[in-house]
Amino acid sequence: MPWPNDQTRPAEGARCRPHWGHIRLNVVTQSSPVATQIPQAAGIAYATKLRGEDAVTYVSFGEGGSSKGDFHEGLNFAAIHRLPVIFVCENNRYAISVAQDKQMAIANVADRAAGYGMPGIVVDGQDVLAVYKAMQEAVGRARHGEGPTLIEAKTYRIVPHSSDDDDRLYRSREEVEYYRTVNDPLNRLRTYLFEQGVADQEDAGRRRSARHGGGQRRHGLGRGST
Ligand SMILES: Cc1ncc(C[n+]2csc(CCOP(=O)(O)OP(=O)(O)O)c2C)c(N)n1
Ligand SMILES: [Mg+2]
Repeated sequence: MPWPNDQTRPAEGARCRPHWGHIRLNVVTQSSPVATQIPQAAGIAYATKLRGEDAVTYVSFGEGGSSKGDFHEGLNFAAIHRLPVIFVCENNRYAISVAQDKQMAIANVADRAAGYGMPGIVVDGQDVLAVYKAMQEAVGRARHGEGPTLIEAKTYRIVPHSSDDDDRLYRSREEVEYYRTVNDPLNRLRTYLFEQGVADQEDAGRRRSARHGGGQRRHGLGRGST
């Protein structure tokens, strides 16, 4: 289990890249079994509420994870106790090779929130500012004692799930290309900033060359197999 091995040294991705944690920043690493972080987050939020701390707990998971029992237990418990926790489902349309319509018979994971008694918000996960706004509202609800929120961010994974995954077997190249270019969140934000006059091509060029000349090591995007 990729858990920090002592009280002073955070894992910081040393064991399994996506499973990093940081003690000082209150980032608890997730475990490899899908969705187990959801009831753990509800438990953490319960602890902060009992201690009277001014804290909001954030947890994310995939749409595949939302079909597990852990999702039901975590959201049900959080709603009953009106816990300050935000559940973010990053719906990237696939659980490895399994498309959403083979995982559930509904269009939106957020529709399940009503069954627990909390708001369920669908947001365009490729729109950085829309996600920010949805999060800001959910944090406000949590801080005002109004309990948890389920946010479903509709997004996409532009690389295979892991180095073992041949994604050509279950999705078209056109679909991947669309999300890699036209509907990429960074491209969309860049276009928005240009349109609003907040940044211009010169700015963007300067930043790009600073980034490439900075000698920073780039990490691969693919995940390890879990
Ligand atoms: C309990 C459990 N079953 C199966 C796996 C293998 N596995 C790792 S990731 C994954 C798919 C998860 O899909 P989703 O929840 O949609 O998250 P995504 O990777 O798409 O963000 C599976 C089945 C696992 N890690 N844990
Ligand atoms: Mg998924």
